[in-house]
Amino acid sequence: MGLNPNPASFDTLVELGELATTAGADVVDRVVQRKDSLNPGTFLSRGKLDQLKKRAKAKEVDLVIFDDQLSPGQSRNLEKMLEVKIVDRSELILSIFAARARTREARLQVELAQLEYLLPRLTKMWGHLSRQQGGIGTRGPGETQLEVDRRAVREKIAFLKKKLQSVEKERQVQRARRRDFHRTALVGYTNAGKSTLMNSLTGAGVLAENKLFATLDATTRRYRFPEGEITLFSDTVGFIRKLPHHLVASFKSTLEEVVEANLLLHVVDASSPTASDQIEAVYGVLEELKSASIPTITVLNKADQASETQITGLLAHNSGAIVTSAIDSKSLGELRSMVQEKVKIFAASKQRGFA
Ligand SMILES: Nc1nc2c(ncn2[C@@H]2O[C@H](COP(=O)(O)OP(=O)(O)OP(=O)(O)O)[C@@H](O)[C@H]2O)c(=O)[nH]1
Ligand SMILES: [Mg+2]
Repeated sequence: MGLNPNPASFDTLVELGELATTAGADVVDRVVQRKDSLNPGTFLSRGKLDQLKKRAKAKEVDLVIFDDQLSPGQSRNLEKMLEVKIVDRSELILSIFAARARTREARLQVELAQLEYLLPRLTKMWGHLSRQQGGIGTRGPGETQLEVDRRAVREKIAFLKKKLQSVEKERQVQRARRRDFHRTALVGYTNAGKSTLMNSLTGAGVLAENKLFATLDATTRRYRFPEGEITLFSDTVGFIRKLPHHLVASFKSTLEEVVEANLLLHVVDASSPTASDQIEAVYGVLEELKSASIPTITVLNKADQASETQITGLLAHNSGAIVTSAIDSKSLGELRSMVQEKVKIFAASKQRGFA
């Protein structure tokens, strides 16, 4: 379910469909609504609501996913009226992250983001929650069940933040050791080919898959150019349009690799019809991380499956971009020399005491 201010935005529903499939759902129908006919109480207009209800019944749908963020009240109302489970884009992304998280740190980060998302959405419906938390919240005098639940969630949030802080301390020790080196972080939209590029550049052997959000943890590898210069390459979690704010906030320590980098390789899937939108979305997250001013090389990747027109169009709007195909390490020569150039400049300025 999405908004459709212009026909081009239908692509956003294609991506939502991919996210839904990644999360294990079977997509059976798509519905769009004009942006100017929104109803603040139910998000959907009366007519669209009736139409959706009929179609959902006919196709025996048990889940409706909205591309836009719903307010807690809107999702409650929609759930009542449509009699199906309602999930919005943020919730969907959070559940994918939850299923993918492998390391202790990633799990803590996702759980924190999920609880932050849940907190304003707690209603009486969530009465079971305090029991789940097992003994964290005992009901004080005059407290309603809802207040008890909110308190339990807040306490769990505080507890997770503390745990994360101690994991972050370990990370800081590791990072301090890296401070003397030039650092290059691979950033970009999910599935752009960051991990594949990292593997081809360094032989790192990190997991690369044709899946959204295959990577949730930062991996760092030291790379020495034949002439002796060294940089540390870090592979990072992929970005996406409308990345839930809570996720960015709780993945802060993983994303430190980006914030502290001397150079960013912004990896773009040049074969995607929405490559330009993806580039914009990545800039948006970099702004949020206050990292937009870090020197950046735009890498137009998957050139092997992109058309000439796609590449020319992207080059016109991204001057200085390098064209690569991460699956073919022979195509990486120009990128390697460009990174090496940056490392040399860094080393020279360090010698002069500037960095
Ligand atoms: N044809 C082609 N496929 C590529 C290229 N680079 C990566 N791929 C494929 O694209 C898919 C995604 O690659 P990843 O390296 O996992 O992408 P990522 O950016 O790390 O993705 P996330 O970790 O999910 O954000 C994989 O199936 C890769 O084999 C390329 O240059 N050409
Ligand atoms: Mg990856």
